[in-house]
Amino acid sequence: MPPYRLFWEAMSGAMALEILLEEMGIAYVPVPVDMAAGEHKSAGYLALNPTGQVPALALPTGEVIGESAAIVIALGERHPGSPLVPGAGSPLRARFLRWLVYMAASPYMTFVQFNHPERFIEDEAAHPALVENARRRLLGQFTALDRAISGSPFFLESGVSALDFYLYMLIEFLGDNRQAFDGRARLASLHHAVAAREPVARVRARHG
Ligand SMILES: N[C@@H](CCC(=O)N[C@@H](CS)C(=O)NCC(=O)O)C(=O)O
Repeated sequence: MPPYRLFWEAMSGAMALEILLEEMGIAYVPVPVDMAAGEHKSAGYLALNPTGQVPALALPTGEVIGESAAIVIALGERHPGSPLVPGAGSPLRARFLRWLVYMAASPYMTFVQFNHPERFIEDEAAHPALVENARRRLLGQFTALDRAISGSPFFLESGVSALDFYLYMLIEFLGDNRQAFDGRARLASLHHAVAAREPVARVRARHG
């Protein structure tokens, strides 16, 4: 069976998946996609992933799937029994899915506005206001996540899971821990505990 191939860009949503693959002990090959050069919109990449987005994961079967949350769920189903992705029979499953989808649908997408205001409005004069609005919304989304943390130091009371890796990544996207942690003590201790894990430090170093 060929290993998984993870279509990858530094400081993209690939980070959480890379951490998950490493923590689950699953063999994979990172495939860098040069987004600055527009490789994600090339005919070759679009044939693999019609949305032209990174991350994407090629399964050992050759099928390519996109969407970071879907990839986490698919990995859990293909490698059942890992506590990192609570399975269908777990009492934590519904909560796990709810917050995983929230992270991918809300803060991850707010980061697009934060980092790329030009995708939302062409008028450059409006960009600073759009970025500031995204920053405020991100902090509100981090507050919601801080309130939702039910474990200590990890998101779920059962211990470390893919939610922790995803949330760690979002905090790294913001880059300014002081802003993220101010008034959000649970978020700070979760980040601290995830950052201390050896596979996480190894993956984080690759993202520069
Ligand atoms: N909903 C997608 C979002 C992925 C996404 O926005 N990726 C960014 C890179 S971090 C991207 O590919 N942007 C280029 C584009 O959307 O055209 C997911 O969760 O995987």
